[in-house]
Amino acid sequence: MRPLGITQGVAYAALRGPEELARRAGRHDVLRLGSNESPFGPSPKALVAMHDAAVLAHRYADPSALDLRSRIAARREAVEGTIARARGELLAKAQALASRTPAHPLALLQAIGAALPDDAVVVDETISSAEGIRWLMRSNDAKSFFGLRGGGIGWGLPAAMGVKLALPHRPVVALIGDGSAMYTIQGLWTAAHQRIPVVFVILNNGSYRILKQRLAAMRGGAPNQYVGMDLVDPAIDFVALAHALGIRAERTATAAGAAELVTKALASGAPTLIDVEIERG
Ligand SMILES: Cc1ncc(C[n+]2csc(CCOP(=O)(O)OP(=O)(O)O)c2C)c(N)n1
Ligand SMILES: [Mg+2]
Repeated sequence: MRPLGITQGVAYAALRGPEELARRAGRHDVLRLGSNESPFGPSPKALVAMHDAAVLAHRYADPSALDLRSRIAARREAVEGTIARARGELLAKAQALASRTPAHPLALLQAIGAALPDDAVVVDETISSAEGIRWLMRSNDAKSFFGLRGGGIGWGLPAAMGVKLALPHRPVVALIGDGSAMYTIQGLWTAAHQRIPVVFVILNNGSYRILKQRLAAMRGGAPNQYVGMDLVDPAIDFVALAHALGIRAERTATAAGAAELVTKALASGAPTLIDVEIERG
């Protein structure tokens, strides 16, 4: 028996098992090779090789239809095209919102994403302001972006410090909703005490905006009032809070201002909070 390579046609038949392969190919000398590294996923666990794969070619009217490699390449090209178009539209939308005051969250993410160095790590707890974040932050490697998997808020502020301790040579920027930040704000003291130079950006819309959005969606329109969802009267003074807990802090209401402050804070090497007033929405 003369083992040859595996063709895509064989791969298709192999997915249905060696018997099907033998039947389709009209041959009985199918060799089954055990492997845990199947390119077809966990099942089947065997690679199947046969010694005259070419026999498959004339059984299909259009053998190129079985050419997985070129089909995957074509699909990849199409998907990349779609992504490039969508990314372009998102950037155009963000740029059109760039001069809003208070800052529009999309413009804010775009400005910060553009200002961050290549090796920056982003910790995302932006909640209702997350639109486009995966595309606006560079995210060049697996450790460049951390986000909430469950729904328990308050994770971002301490998680960012954990990330910084784990990746001490990379700049770490945490993007955190004002409501989420309040769950674990005391962590700022830890950042000061342990000198953990994370840059905490607070997306301050003075509310639990996502809860308002969900309530409105559930009711099929905005209700007359939102109970317990506004963080006002008094407004939370994040700059004063940060100072009280021993870290530097600044305030801005524009996307460009926030990007500048982030750059400055990263260069300072000190833990810093940047309170950004964003649209209430
Ligand atoms: C521990 C915990 N408590 C309460 C909630 C309910 N909850 C989900 S999002 C949210 C508000 C988030 O507010 P903020 O961080 O300001 O983001 P925004 O909605 O304004 O974008 C709350 C209270 C939760 N998910 N987890
Ligand atoms: Mg909020």
